[in-house]
Amino acid sequence: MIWNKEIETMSREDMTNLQSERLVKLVKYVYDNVEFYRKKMDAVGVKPEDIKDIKDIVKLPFTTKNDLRDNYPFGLFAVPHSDIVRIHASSGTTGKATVVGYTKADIDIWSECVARCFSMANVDKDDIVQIAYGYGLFTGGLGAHYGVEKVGAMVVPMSTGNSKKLTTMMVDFGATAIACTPSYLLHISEVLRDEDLLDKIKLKSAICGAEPWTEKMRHEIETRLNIKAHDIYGLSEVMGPGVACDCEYHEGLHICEDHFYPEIIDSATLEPVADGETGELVFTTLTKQGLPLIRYRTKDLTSISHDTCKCGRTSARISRFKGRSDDMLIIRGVNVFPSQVEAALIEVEEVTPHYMMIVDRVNNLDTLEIQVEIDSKYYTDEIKGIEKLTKKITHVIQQALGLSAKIKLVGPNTLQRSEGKAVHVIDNRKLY
Ligand code: DLL
Repeated sequence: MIWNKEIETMSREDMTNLQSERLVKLVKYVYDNVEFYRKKMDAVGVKPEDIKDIKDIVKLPFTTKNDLRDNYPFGLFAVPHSDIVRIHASSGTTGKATVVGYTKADIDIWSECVARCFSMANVDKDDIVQIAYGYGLFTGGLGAHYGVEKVGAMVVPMSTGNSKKLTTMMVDFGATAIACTPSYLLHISEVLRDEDLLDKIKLKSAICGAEPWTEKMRHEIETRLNIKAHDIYGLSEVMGPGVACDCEYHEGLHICEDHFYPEIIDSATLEPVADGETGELVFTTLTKQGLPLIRYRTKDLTSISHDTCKCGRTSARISRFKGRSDDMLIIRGVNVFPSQVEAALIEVEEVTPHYMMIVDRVNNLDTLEIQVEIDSKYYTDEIKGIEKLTKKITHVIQQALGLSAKIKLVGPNTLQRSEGKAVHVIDNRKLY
């Protein structure tokens, strides 16, 4: 079902006009309300009057996660705190989180976008939807929740962390759809199998995202559970889940491009690349009030198509993600930057900055081991007080990443040194 036919099947010309109109307003809005943008535009000599239509967007400077970090926590908000009704946060590149804020109108638009996405997965008011993304500062749980309520379906706000309860309720409530990360759903399918519940479920669709996954994983999920699985994309800075989703044809994810204007650029030259070519996805939020973003570099690598889809939607589509242009990892749905580990280890006197993160997937759940080199001052023939120190570092890492990791302490000069850029990650999962 197409949730918003007028917008989702709008002609390219009308969409471009709408985007132009919104961009012109947005640029004036941020220039007047956010010092950061005013300074940035002044620095390159661009005034709001210079932006006359969407093609002029290339005149505007990019925004990055570091800009959000430098203006932590609320520096890029365009409205006073009294107009913000919700805050979410995601991992920053080092110690501090990236904080995002929404006005009431932002939340309404977010729900509208999520409703479009769930409709692509054929969810309607008769459905019972288990939401097993984390609730809280992460955008997944509440973001999906409000959108599903907008659709009018029955929401079961499971959050994450209790698979047995989830599978029991799936059967007892007759859940027809589930929203969670794809790796978690594979895990759930195993729990259902082990509990002998597979033939008792009424599930027909899944809306999976928040982490990279492959077509192979989609087929695996669909076959094991006899359902249709859809790919939903989004990021906190831009909004949360619901920026794009794939329809029943799975030929790319339809972007809600009346709200999020996409560009694909070459990460090195920052120049636009042609449709079909891989590059970095950049978004401008055309309607957001709380935290409007101009040309935000997502660091996600994909390609774009503007052809009309077989489903009838005319919205631009991005292909399944092909990687990232930075070193961010997503482990059990949590965004992790190696620089966060580094920043945390600096606080521990007994260790050096030499560490290696080893990421794997065991029984469809991600595992993280961090090998850390001990400082020679604290090492003779053995690591003294190894148990206590391991415990201390485990705690420090858990606090820094919001994720538990197995810590393995190793002697001085054990980890391989690299002649070029230091290598801190071995990722054994095949995600792209
Ligand atoms: O992960 C929002 C979300 C929640 C999306 C639930 C979908 C479902 P962040 O925590 O800010 O927000 O992480 C955003 O996750 O830049 C991508 O690298 C990655 N990501 C999100 N969805 C997908 C997907 C949420 N479908 C970062 N495929 C993004 C691949 C994805 N990567």
